[in-house]
Amino acid sequence: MAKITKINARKIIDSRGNPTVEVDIYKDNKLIGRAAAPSGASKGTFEVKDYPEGGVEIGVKNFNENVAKKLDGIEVGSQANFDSKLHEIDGTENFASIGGNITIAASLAYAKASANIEGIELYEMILKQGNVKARMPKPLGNIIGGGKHAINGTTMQEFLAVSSGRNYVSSAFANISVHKKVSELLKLKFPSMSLGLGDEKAWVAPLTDIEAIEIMSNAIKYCSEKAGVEISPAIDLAASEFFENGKYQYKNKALSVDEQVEYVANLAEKFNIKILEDPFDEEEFEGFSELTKKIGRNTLIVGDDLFVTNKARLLKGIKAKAANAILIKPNQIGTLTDMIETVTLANKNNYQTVISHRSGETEDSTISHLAVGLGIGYIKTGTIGGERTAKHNELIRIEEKINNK
Ligand code: 2PG
Ligand code: MG
Repeated sequence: MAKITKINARKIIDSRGNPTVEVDIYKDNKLIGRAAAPSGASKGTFEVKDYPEGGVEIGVKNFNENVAKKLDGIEVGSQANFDSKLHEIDGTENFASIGGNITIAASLAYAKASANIEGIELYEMILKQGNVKARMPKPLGNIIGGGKHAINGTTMQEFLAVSSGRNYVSSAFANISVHKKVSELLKLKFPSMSLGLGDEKAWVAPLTDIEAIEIMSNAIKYCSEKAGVEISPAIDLAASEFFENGKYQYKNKALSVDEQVEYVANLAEKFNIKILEDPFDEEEFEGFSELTKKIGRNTLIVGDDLFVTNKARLLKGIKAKAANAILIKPNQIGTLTDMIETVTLANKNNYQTVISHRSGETEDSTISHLAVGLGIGYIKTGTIGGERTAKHNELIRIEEKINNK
């Protein structure tokens, strides 16, 4: 088997222009695996720590000077072994000393190196290991946005479209058609105003949440009928970001948890919302349970900041019947092995899975491979923008390869 002869981290640029990290793995001076970590803006409190004290530069220096030599010589092909070594070297509960963004880049670079040495693609290696049949996820694309991803946008963070076309490529283009239609509707509504895009390339405009849902729903209805594709609306409220003093603070009102349950349930019913992410604060398991009881039969209630891809937090949610789906973000938990354990726990308990980009992204498309390899139901990765289309285009290539087999 092949051994790592060199592993090193470097600082690179993310889509917001902020520093992030990528890790390279070599065998005999040949690059065999590379992966980059993204970065969030609306991060959950319970995520692993992304960098050690001092940030990206200190993290990269520490990795290259102290950590890398402990990983040199490790054989590729044993993910659990490599990831437990990362935990052992780090020695904390939350990757506070190496930094979870650096461990995830290393962990994913290692997975790619393993596939590379086997002469197959990453998704194929994961499928083989899990003995699972390939299945394409459905794309969940951001159309209108605000919250922490924009200046003066909506209160709720993301208004998205999810398409169920006859294949991945047609679904991705169906989401794009909604994004384009919304720009036309916004031009009609604000004829003399300049409009812009937020961090995830969703439209940003001076809209209330309700106006945003209405515009998006109209665009979805139009595009869905025109293309004959089922397209549904979804919302990521990222509600931890506007939960203050025990209430959900909207521009014109403040709602208690019970009122928020009512408000969100009514919205879901009125607009036929298929997926609702983080409708409550990250500590509010009870609110999640209430809403799941109320509308969980027809709507996916997704925990992002609630679960932070963490097995223990998901288990707590399962016991409380809080949510019926989980957002999976590899860098929230720091290694591929930890991430896969969380996906497995979700599958066993009939929680749906949605793999996700972060608002600050790179052109790395590893999550596309993880989606197919692990049979994940949905992939949330924006609609347009190079760092988002990198994931879509990789899925289009994977789909073609699967179809040709
Ligand atoms: C989210 C993500 C991605 P961020 O809340 O789901 O859309 O945002 O990466 O800023 O945490
Ligand atoms: Mg979210």
